[in-house]
Amino acid sequence: MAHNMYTLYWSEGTASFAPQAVLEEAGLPYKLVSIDIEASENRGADYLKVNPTGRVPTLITPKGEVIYESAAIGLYLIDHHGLDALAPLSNDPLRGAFLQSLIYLSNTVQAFYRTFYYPDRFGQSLETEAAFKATAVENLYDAWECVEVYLQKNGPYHLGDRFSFADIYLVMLITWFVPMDDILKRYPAIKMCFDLCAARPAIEKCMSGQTQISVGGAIKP
Ligand SMILES: N[C@@H](CCC(=O)N[C@@H](CS)C(=O)NCC(=O)O)C(=O)O
Repeated sequence: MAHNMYTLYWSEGTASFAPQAVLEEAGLPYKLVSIDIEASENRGADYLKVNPTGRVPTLITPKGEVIYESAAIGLYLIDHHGLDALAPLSNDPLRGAFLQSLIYLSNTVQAFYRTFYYPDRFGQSLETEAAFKATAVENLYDAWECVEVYLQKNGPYHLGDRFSFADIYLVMLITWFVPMDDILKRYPAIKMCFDLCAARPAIEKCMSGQTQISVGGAIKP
């Protein structure tokens, strides 16, 4: 592995999208290691040694540090490389608004998706699982409604005219909605933010899978 290269444990359509988009936007050298969640590779002993939560993504820095949680990885990269094109840095007056939007997306909106995608981890019977899933959908609509109201007031991006990692996070979470178009049809300000971001070459590249240079299977931090 090249000494200046990041390694991102990645899986298509998952939370690895956000850190990958930061790496792409910043032009940082990285390689992807594909983790097959369908085949439970994320629960295998090798991956658990790297990330004991058994979730994707995980970043290994060129110095060998291990960082997981997609929002944390993005913030780490932004801070470490001073990427002020992707976020207001610590002394910027917009820092608070940026953190608020990012944490709302990662802590509230994203959490409802986990209930939606993994209802078996919440309910103990098929009926309660279905109820958890249905409630997750309602919660997702409510949460996206809050984002819509915020963007109508402050948009087109979370920070007005300034694109940031919070918008990358929005794109990722929108793509997880089933059906995605439903959110885009319902919420015009979210659609505007999504469309502006999706037109960025780095994001388009991550969405279209053009970066799939994955090294499958071999988990070597
Ligand atoms: N909060 C975590 C969530 C990561 C997450 O939920 N990853 C999913 C894929 S999107 C995963 O690894 N699922 C497999 C599992 O939980 O077993 C993050 O943002 O990194």
